Order: sequence, then C-alpha cells, then structure tokens
Amino acid sequence: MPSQTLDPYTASVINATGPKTEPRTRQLFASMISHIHDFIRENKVTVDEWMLSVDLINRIGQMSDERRNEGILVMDVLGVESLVDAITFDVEHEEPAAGADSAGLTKSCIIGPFYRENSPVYKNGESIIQKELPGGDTAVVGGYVRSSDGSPIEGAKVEVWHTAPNGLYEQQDPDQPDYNLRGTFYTDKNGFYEFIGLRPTSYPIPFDGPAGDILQLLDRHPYRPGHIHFLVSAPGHRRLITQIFDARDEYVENDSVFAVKNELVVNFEACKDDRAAYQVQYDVTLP
Ligand code: MBD
Ligand code: FE
Repeated sequence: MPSQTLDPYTASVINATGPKTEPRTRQLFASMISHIHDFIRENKVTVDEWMLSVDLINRIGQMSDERRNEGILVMDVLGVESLVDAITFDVEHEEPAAGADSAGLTKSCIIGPFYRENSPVYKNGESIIQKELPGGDTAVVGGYVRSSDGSPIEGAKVEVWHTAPNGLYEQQDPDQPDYNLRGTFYTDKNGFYEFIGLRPTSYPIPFDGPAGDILQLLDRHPYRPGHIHFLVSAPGHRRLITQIFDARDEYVENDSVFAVKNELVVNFEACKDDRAAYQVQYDVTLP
C-alpha cells in the first residue's frame, strides 16, 4: 500500500503502531484500517449506521457459545470463510505444469459454525444415528484415505457431522441426544473408513440472529444444500476440513454460504446391500 496515497488522518492512525508489533500483524492491521477508513469515506457512513453495525457485532458475541458460532455464520453469509479457504488451500489445486503430476489432493471446504470436538468413537461400519427422526433416508458413507503418493493411511482420524432431517444439528435441537449424527472413525490398514448416517437434506441456516438479519436485509434465502462435514487428520499429514454435497439437492448451485466446489459434489446411489437406503463412496487424499 503506497503511503503517499494514504489519507493523512488514516496514516496517523496506522503510524500509531508501536515497534514491538510483529510484521505480519502490523501489515494486516495497517491494511484493515486503511480499507475500513476508505469504506467509511466512500460511503459517507453515518453515526446511526455505525451504531447499527456495533449493535450487530455485540449481538454476534451475545449469541455465541461453544455450541453455536454466530461469528462464523455471519462471515459465511458474507462469503468470507469460503474466500479464506480458497486463498489458503485452492492454490495447491491449480493446473500442474505440463508433465508434472497433479497432487490430486482432496478439496477443502469451510468448517462452519457447528463443529464439536470429541464426538463418540465408533467402529468402521457403525451408525452415528442415535435416534430415528421422521423423514430421513439412511446412507452408508465410506472410502479410502490416502497420502498424495497413493499409499493408504492407516489410523487416520475421520470426524463426521451432519444435520437431522428437521435441518438441525444436535446441539440446536433439544429432541436429539448429545452428539447425535456425529462420530469419529479410524481407518483400517487399507486406509478404509465407513459409517452409516443419513442422506443429508437441504436446510436453512439459523436466521434468528445477526446472520439472519443480514440475509433479510439483502433479500436472500437461508438454504444450504444437504452436506456432510468431514475433518480428517493423521500424523505426518496436514488435516483436511471438507464437506460433501448431494448432487441432486436443489440448492447445490445456490448455497447461502458459497461453499460448494464441483469436486465435492457426490451422487448418493441406491445401496447395494440392506444396510441403508443409499450409499456413497468418498475417498480422501491428504497432503
Ligand atoms: C452450516 O451447517 C454450515 O455447514 C455452514 C458452513 C454454515 C452454516 C451452517
Ligand atoms: Fe453444516
């Protein structure tokens, strides 16, 4: 950011930064202050508008606890979490130079506001459905976790979570048992994991807070395509946070949080055995 183009007042705010500040912190705050000041000047933001923004920020904090991260939700409807994810990880997936191998890494996706640590550990093939709720179709979901050279990763930790057919994660819903539709699985010696859950349904993100207020102000719908979250980690590999999306979901091209990537869209097919209604194979390659 060339300093001669900076407004003198903005420059004085940035230059108040002391010498002990880390270079990266200094750079990020200088840039952020400059963008916010420009935004305010360009739009002639009024005191009333600024107070509404502060109120919104305060309500984000008041609504958030370890079970609901409203800060993430607001960033999601503004497209920020998906942008940070793309900036951080998608560069690895750019076309390889001619002759070079593609790393073939699995695409990442945003974590969203509803992850919980320490979900119950199940054996491969077990069900994460603790309580049947009306309207759900069961699905066997499984696949192989590999490193980028193609070798199977044994003992990779695969955490999964998704909503119930009523569109609620268990922590939003007093009618669901603790940790319903969440589970932790470990891959076997072939790198294989497998669980039984539900074919996910499209659902509205919670709109009873600041994120919902923003959607309403912007005349937008709150729906996300049905999805299953994955967090895959293994010693010696970078952890992968991702989601898979149901190809036949009506919102797959119209996600309220802009998270869908083509590579993450899967087909739920009729299950070949009697364990579930649907099945899907989802293999993962870790960097
Ligand atoms: C969700 O369930 C979700 O996964 C994201 C990313 C945002 C809002 C709700
Ligand atoms: Fe989700």
